[in-house]
Amino acid sequence: MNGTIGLIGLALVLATPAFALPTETEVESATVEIRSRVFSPQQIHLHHDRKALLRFRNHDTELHTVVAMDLFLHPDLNLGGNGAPEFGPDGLKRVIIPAEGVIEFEFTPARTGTFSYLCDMPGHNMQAVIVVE
Ligand SMILES: [Cu+2]
Repeated sequence: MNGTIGLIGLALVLATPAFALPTETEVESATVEIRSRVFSPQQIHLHHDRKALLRFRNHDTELHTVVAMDLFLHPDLNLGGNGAPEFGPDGLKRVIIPAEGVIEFEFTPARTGTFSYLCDMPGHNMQAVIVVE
């Protein structure tokens, strides 16, 4: 009798899925394409408390920047790609994306809301938003 219960117990343990460790598939990724001084799409949707990989790909033959104070305030922000980050007294100010370059922001959105960002190169009138749901 005890042996049977033991076997059932063992079967239950074996049937329980292993711990769900964070994997790449749980990272939400989105790419903003930059062409002819336009961020596309104009709106990116991310989720609160879900790790995000946000990529900006510059298809133009000129520099662009991403200026996004709210985006840069995340304590777990990691920068990737071949951009040039610039720092001011308040921390990361902007990231310059070279022609044909790519930059990546990996972070976990800490709060919901609509956060706008822009390119501050002279004469560029480029702006778009990130909506965190
Ligand atoms: Cu620009």
